Amino acid sequence: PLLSRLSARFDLRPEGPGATALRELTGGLAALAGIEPALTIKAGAPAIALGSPEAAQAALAQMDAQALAPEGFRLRFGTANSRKASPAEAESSGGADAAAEPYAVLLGGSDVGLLHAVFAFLRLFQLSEAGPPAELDRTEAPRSALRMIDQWDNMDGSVERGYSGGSIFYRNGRVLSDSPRIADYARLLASVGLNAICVNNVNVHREETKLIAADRLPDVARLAQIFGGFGIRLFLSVNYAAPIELGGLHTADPLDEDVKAWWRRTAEEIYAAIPDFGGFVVKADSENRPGPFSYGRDHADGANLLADALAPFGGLVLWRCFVYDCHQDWRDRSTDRARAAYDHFRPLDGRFRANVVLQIKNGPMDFQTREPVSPLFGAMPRTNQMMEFQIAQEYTGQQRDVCFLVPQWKQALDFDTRLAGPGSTVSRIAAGEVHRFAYSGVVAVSNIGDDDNWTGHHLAQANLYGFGRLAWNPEASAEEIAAEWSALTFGTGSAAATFVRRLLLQSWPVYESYTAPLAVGWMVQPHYHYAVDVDGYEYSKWGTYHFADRNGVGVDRTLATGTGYTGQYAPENRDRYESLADCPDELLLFFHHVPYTHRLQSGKTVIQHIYDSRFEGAAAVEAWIEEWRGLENEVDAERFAHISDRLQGQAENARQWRDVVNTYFYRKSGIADEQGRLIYD
Ligand code: GCW
Repeated sequence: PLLSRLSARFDLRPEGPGATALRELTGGLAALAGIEPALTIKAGAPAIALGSPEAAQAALAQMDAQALAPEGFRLRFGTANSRKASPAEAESSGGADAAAEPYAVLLGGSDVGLLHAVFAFLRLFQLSEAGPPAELDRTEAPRSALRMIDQWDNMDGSVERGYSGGSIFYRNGRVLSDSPRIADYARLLASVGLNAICVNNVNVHREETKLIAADRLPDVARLAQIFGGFGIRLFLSVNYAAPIELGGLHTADPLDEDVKAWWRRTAEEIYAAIPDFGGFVVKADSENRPGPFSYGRDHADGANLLADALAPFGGLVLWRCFVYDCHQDWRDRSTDRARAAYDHFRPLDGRFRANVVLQIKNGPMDFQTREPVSPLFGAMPRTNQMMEFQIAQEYTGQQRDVCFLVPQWKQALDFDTRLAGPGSTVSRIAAGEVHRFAYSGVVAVSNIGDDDNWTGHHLAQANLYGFGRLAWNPEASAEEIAAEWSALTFGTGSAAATFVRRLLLQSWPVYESYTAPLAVGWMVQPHYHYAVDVDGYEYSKWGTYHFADRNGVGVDRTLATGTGYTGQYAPENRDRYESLADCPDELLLFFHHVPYTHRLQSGKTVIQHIYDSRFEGAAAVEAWIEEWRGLENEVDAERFAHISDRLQGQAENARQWRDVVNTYFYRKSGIADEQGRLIYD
């Protein structure tokens, strides 16, 4: 009875998020329960009521929509006596009122909030075998204002660091704006609470530079409309040299009047075509991309130029801080890439416009398997900041190996920077709760492509799902998110869900244990970043070294004897990382160069840890394969075979890593494995 009647109120625009909310709910009920409720629809403040209209009305009357955050919602399920019992009913029930009737009310802080309420409702429905609970009163609001996805898609149809096929957005220089895949993607993102997307690669090449040109804007506007219907704002990455490449000017100097006028005009054109356009993402003076440095200007000058052009329309500039010397000489021991973002940006605090947000990678290097949190995050109290994660597994198995990254992100979000006293966690900074940021949040590089299953590895979907859930609520645990995704994907209570949940939670530590040890990073094949190549980056220009020699390994980033990087943290963290005794084992080689015989807090020597964990990591993958084999009859044949296949590939990769890393360190150190296992010499 609950699901047989549905009345909805929202802003009735057919492409608006209210209409989407209703479509999602009716579609979801049809798919999950085979029910088509009788509908009543009218214009009004966003709410949906299921079940007895009178009972729902009574419940709604007690709920305060004003108290909700715009993207937030309240769900209330219960039962109510909606009318007096008829004499016959009263007789049969011994004089009581009519039987209580069930209702479910979904109230949104806006139409977008209503859409999130619908997804939350459907999730509850799908997660419980017995249907949604009879009684519930839950209010939710997203923690951070910006919850964003960056596509690294190019218009030729390729995806930089894409491991799931080609782009769903572009092919052969065209925007695929009618592709149903794009609308499906908007659904996926909205269903986990995301609200912004940048649809082209931060490396903006020739064709993509033209996305802001008048003749391309209708295509972009169509994309913005699709995403807007799901409460998601659209951004574009722009080329800092666009005034030259597109505008025919001789300079892109941020202080030049013609350059300013060009960006102002461009912003006007964009907003004429796309009134709710989000703004620009900018990679400038980074990995050979143009930027303000060419004109002797700094990043505040650079970002403010664009910010001023966008400000009249409420647009934002998301300015990336991935700025470092990518032409370093490995012989030069004084330059430390890890220091770069902080050294460049920290002195500029207070100089950025109110609509600039600095986009900072979670670690100071580059999405390695393990890194400390970037010391820049939280270190600029007067500058909006957002944290950038990478869902695409560039350095963490490329969606061939399983590596569930939610625990890694969670650890970063929980990190206490101490920058404004204890409790200055990354998640609170990202939420604008530590410094009074006008705009802040989290963003991640997407991992999807046009593969049938979206993410190459089926299990890599858990990372996209998990990022959205964590962006919405950073208090959620990795365990909850893994359990939720596994249940939604393989069926609540199924043996496959139970196993997949465990596998996901083990996968990051396992990946770490067969690849580069103790946070030293970068032992990957240059450029490709998947397979092992211990010295691949050792004599390169990229600032990515491990300094292994016959005595020891690791990068000395201490103040006492190293690059001084530890000094970029607040005193408590600085001291912990600086001290060889206190530095957490898992970050040891990031901060210290130590002899192979150095004893970790775990009690093992560094060399023995390297051997043990390489063997354990490779063995863990073999064990997963065994367990997965046992689930053959529990999972559909296609997914069973796909996952078996990927796990086999992972086992092979892990064996190669294990043997290469072990042999490398055995040859360097000459120290034998205490357990006498097979190490090739
Ligand atoms: O991780 C590195 C990647 C580049 C990428 C760059 C960045 C988009 O190897 O492919 O370029 O980071 O984040 O800008």
